[in-house]
Amino acid sequence: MKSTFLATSNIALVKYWGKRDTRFNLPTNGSISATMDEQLKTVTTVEFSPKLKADEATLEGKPLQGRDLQRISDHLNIFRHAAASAQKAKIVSENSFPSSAGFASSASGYAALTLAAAKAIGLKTGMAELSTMARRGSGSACRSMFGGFVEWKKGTREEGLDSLALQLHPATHWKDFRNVIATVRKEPKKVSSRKGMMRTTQTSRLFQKRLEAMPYTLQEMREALKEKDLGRVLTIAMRESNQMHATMLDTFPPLAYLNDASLAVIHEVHAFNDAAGETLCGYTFDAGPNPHVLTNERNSRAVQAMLAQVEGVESVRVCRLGDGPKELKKHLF
Ligand code: 2P0
Repeated sequence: MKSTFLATSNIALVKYWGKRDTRFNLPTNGSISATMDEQLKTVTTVEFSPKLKADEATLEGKPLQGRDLQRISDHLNIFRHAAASAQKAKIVSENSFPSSAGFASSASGYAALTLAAAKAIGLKTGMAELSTMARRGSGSACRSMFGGFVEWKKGTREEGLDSLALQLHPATHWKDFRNVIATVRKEPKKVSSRKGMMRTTQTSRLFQKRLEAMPYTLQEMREALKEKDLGRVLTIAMRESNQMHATMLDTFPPLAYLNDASLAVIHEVHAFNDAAGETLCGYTFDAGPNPHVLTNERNSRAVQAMLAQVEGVESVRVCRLGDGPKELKKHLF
């Protein structure tokens, strides 16, 4: 049976950076994110068949090979194991955004693949458990299994069954929440998140301090989101992003994911808030230079205009919160 799912990307407000176990992809700390709307989506169709001799995967019209294909096959093994099946699968996947970041780092990619694979092989697994399966493909993918605001619980069990995602609030909780995303000039590929976070956990002393404070950061963010306290959410998110990037610089050899355009945006955001006399927008950065500037609907145009004039910014888009993954009737093959 063919199954097709759409899933969307998410932006972490409290970041995942560090693994305590690489086999099951278990994090050193919990994280909280906002799921984005369908401007940032992946659609994936999966079909298992006794006729196939090997897994076949096509991303953006290009057949995957070697390590890229192996990572998809490894992920499908989780579902084959759960369903006691040896059938190989055909996978076709399309992104609405440039896939130069690769399937490997795509939260929406592994969320859509997990849902389509589970349905195609006939598993009747609940969403919480499915999020543990998505996590094994890519950590941040477990948070894309739900819409709105989502928490990925770190969990304490060795095999990670309690390291799962749960929805804190649906998208309807905060309808005028916005993420203004700027794309900055591309640069040579940096160290992957996977390699970078291992290096941080092994070498950064600041990282240990970050982990000690993390339970308080998570609790503050939960409270601020519940109260829809924009200024507080933005302040925690900016400080949290800065702290993660500080531990990256404290890594040895250091990891520097921000560039001149990113630093200019940080400066402009603080100038914008200083001029307003309150915190109306706030930046957050992943393992790359593109700024995500969080704000509300009322201020999104001004934020968009502010970002568009920063040197090095190539395009700007305004995203809303997304409702989470959905099943599609139209298959990609
Ligand atoms: C996050 N990032 O919380 C953080 C912030 C990047 C910086 O999750 O190794 O692709 O597949 O579990 O999920 C990027 O890492 O890493 C990420 P893997 P992933 O969104």
